[in-house]
Amino acid sequence: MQASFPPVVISGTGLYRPPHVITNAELVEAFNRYADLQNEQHAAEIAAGERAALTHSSVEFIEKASGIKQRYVIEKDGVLDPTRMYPRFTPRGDEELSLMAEIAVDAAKKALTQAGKTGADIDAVLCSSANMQRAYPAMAVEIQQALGAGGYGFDMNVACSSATFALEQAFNAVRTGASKCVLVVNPEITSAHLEWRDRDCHFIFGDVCTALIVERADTATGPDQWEILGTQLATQFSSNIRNNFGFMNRAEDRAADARDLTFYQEGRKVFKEVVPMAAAHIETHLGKLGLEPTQMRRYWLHQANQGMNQLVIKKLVGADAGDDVAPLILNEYANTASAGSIIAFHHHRADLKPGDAGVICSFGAGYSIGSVVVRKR
Ligand code: CO8
Repeated sequence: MQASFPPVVISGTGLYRPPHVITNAELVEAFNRYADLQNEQHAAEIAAGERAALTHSSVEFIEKASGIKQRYVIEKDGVLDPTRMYPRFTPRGDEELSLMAEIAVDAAKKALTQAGKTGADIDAVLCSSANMQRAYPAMAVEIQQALGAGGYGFDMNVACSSATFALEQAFNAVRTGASKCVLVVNPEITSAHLEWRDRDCHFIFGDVCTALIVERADTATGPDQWEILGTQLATQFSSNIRNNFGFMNRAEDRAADARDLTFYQEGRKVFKEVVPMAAAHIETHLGKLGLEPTQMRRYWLHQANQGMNQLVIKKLVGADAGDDVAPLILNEYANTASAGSIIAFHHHRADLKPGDAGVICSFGAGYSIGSVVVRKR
């Protein structure tokens, strides 16, 4: 006999948006200055055919290939300094709140306010993002303490699918009665692990943090509640999106700036392979719930590439993705790893009516795909 569970809702979302914007024009100008400096510095090797000259980036390419127009970052000057090309963060003492926890607490407080809850109502914190500031203690435990939450916290990483994978853990914890009210936070400081010196990917990412409150419908008092109808997660190994940074690097005598210790990918392969996987994943998931893709009022999709999202929607509903069906936020935020689909959900749900349903879906490194079907109460 199948167990019956009480309804579980997302009762609040919160967003931390960093203070600095980098436009494509600023980004390309800095990259091109970096490329020129490198080419000057290595002119003899380039002339001898021992080294390839770096080629300029272009705003037109970035906008056409991805749809990204700008990104938010926590620190801008270091990224745009052609002699540096990565952000400059001041180290903090062990007694100070870490940067990841700081932005997570900001987003979490906004989500709590929306849900009409306080930190003390939370009994589980899942800090879930594509990279972690440190190995331990878990950022989730630091966030738990900063919010005055009880229960437990742990960190988890499934790259761009971290938020949806955490939502399934939260959903299960609440519906089985293990937890009463779960905070999922996704602090994505992508600027620290993006390779700003590689024109193939320097435009892709931005910083942000999202937060979600998950609780039983009978404890929810907030004005905007979204019942979770079901979740479905899938992974399939691929090295097409990779970052080899890790605790073994020192023992391997690796140079700290080796290219594979920041984000790298085979973007075109990812595009081709993930689009059909994501569309089939959503269709199967909806089928299990007795729903059709065309019955979904909205798709809050992972925000990596405009063309990718249009193709996923075309496969699902047989039409080009208008902003109303699948809103885009990547033009403003760029790819924010696991936070992208949650930002779309945060900004683009107020117009839906009770009974309207939609799908939050992420896809990315792993490969990993996570879908969460929700209905407005
Ligand atoms: N300016 C001008 N020209 C360029 C540039 C540039 N900046 N970059 C590349 N080119 C050139 C290339 O060299 C190539 O030239 P040629 O044809 O002569 O070889 C040409 O433009 C075409 O290049 P591509 O084939 O690479 O271009 P695409 O049309 O495939 O577009 C994209 C590249 C935009 C990257 C596209 O492939 C894409 O979006 N793919 C999907 C990628 C994706 O979804 N990745 C998911 C990553 S997110 C994730 O899983 C989380 C990871 C963890 C977060 C990490 C945070 C740092």
